[in-house]
Amino acid sequence: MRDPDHALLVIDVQNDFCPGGALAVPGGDQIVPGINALMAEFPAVVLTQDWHPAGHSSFASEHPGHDPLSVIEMPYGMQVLWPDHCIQGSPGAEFHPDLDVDCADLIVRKGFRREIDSYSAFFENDRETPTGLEGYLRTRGIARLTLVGLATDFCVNYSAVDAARLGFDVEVIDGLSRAIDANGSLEEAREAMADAGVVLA
Ligand code: VGL
Ligand code: ZN
Repeated sequence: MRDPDHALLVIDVQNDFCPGGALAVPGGDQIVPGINALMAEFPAVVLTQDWHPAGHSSFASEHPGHDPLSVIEMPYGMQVLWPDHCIQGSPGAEFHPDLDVDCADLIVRKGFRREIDSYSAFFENDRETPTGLEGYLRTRGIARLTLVGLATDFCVNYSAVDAARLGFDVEVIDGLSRAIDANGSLEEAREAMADAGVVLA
């Protein structure tokens, strides 16, 4: 068992991010057995779940003339547009069926406000509206975080960078994460994480 101040954060291991899903991340399902094994080692386990209402503003379908993976300017900054995915209550929003969700102490849902996306487990994409996760972790005495999940270059990256900025000791396990890698996003994410002091294991 890891030290009592060390939590595992499992990011968005949901059907829509796995092969066959609406926003499939290559090899997204391959990381499930390794994550299950790791969860058993941690005294604190938090899962996140991308959880969008139908018609979410991050969906390309809401922006006529814009294709998925194109970028638009939103009031809170630049936003990549995605295929419709992880719609609240839909099968695509469910966790991968083999993920051992019973190991989780907390499930954080994010991206549930139509007008703003939320990649990070800590802040929405304005980088200032909190999800509440920081308070949960601090009140449990957590100082160290290990992150795994989907996708390395978006939700894992944003969560890891925010956690490091908040002062947590942060590690991302590359082998238990998978990337979308659109338009150089993986390389950019690796740099952002390194700059923030995140350790890539
Ligand atoms: C994610 C794009 C849109 C992720 C979520 O989990 O990385 N990416 N929504
Ligand atoms: Zn999303």
